[in-house]
Amino acid sequence: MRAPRPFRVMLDFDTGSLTPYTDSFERRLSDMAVAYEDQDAVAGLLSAGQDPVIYTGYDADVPHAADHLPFRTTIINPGVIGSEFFMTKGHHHRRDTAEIYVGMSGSGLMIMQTRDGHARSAELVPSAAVYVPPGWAHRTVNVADTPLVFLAAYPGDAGHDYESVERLGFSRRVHRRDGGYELRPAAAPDREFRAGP
Ligand code: PAN
Ligand code: ZN
Repeated sequence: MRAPRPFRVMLDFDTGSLTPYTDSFERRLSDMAVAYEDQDAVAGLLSAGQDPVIYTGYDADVPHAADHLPFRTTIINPGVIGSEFFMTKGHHHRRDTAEIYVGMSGSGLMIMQTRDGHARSAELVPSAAVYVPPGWAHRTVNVADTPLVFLAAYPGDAGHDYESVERLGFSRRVHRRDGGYELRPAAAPDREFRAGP
């Protein structure tokens, strides 16, 4: 690996672009269909050939290795599936490590929970910094009708565990209600789509 040198990137707080970036990512509804509560709405959209981009992002050129601090922007588009707002897949870090989020534009909500059932939420807005302690799974939700843009930095050896969140879900869901949002307890864990009968 080349010896890393100090560098800087430019951030566009409105669009979330990070220049220069090394990788970008895009998640469509079909990449995270199981995450949404209203599976009839998911099936309706996908069978009609609609597969909206839920979020995109850009990664700075930082090694995913111990001692480094990778950082990335995420842009969650505005929208709902049924009445549930567009959101990230969410994950645990494989190694229980912390993360810092900084709001850049738009308005969102972070849903966080531990493996033993504690849950918290925090509004993510421009100038807010949200600290995710070690051991807390995290998902970000866009609760406005404009893109939600934020920066996140995490230890390079954190690793991302999406599978346990796909299997067990988050205990709270964020729905559109009266021009704002409502935090609801999840009816049941997300369906066990990997499990047999
Ligand atoms: C964030 C997330 C990013 C996309 O940078 O990776 O917002 O969300 P998902 O990874 O859940 O798809 C972060 O928490 N990194 O650790
Ligand atoms: Zn994370």
